[in-house]
Amino acid sequence: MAPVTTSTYDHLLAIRQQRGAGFIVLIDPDKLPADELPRFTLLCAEAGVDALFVGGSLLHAPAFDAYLRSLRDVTELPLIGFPGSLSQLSAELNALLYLAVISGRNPEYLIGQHVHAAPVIRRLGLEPISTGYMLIESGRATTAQYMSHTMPLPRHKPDVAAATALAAEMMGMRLLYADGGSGADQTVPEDMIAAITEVCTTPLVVGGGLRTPDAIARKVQAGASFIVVGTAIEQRPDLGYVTDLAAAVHDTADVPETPMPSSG
Ligand code: 1GP
Repeated sequence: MAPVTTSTYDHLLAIRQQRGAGFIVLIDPDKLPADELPRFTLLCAEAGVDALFVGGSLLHAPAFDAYLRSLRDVTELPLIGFPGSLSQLSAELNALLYLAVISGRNPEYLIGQHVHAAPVIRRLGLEPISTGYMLIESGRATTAQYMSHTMPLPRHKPDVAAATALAAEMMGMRLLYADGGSGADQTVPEDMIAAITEVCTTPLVVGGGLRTPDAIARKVQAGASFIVVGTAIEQRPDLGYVTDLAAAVHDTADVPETPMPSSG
């Protein structure tokens, strides 16, 4: 029988349907050397990680394709690009977050880079997942804010975040991502997550500065469909710790009895 092929986006929706929420680990090639990938990905698989985001705001690491091939060789987890720049497009990815920085007003990150990327994405045969990306104020300025020349969304304005997310949903974006930025001092507030998920059916990804099972559980209870952790696991790649973080996602989430709505 021919293998059943589904898109990576459908795979993400299936994870949300079956587990209630998904746990995604962010790999920044600048911070995780290729020779550590076998041990790191084995740890992720054993801990119950659902998918990997790959990318970074800077990406000094040379040979992105070769890095991804090394990753592909050692894991069956979906590899989803989380690009900080046009240099992070590769046919080795399963899919790519096609990010519009909707919290900001920099046209380069709303449409400019996308025009450059679109023909390359088509040529590479990559699956783009249109994503309404919101940088949320999180204490000190993050690399993503600085590099994107955008102001983050004020953290005490859940209504502005909800209206921004709803606009993205109405434009047809298939994921929403509320991000405090890598290594954020403060995580995305729960009242903001709740305000977004009250008005949007599009799955919401939440990340930035998450370090404990309790913090993760609170984001899932507030309505996050996917949790992303990068820095904390880079600093502590320990099986027990990562298993606890994954369990906080999967054990907290309510598994829906009926198919979950999605604009996708
Ligand atoms: C950053 O949301 C991701 O864009 C993950 O953040 O590295 O702080 O976990 P951390």
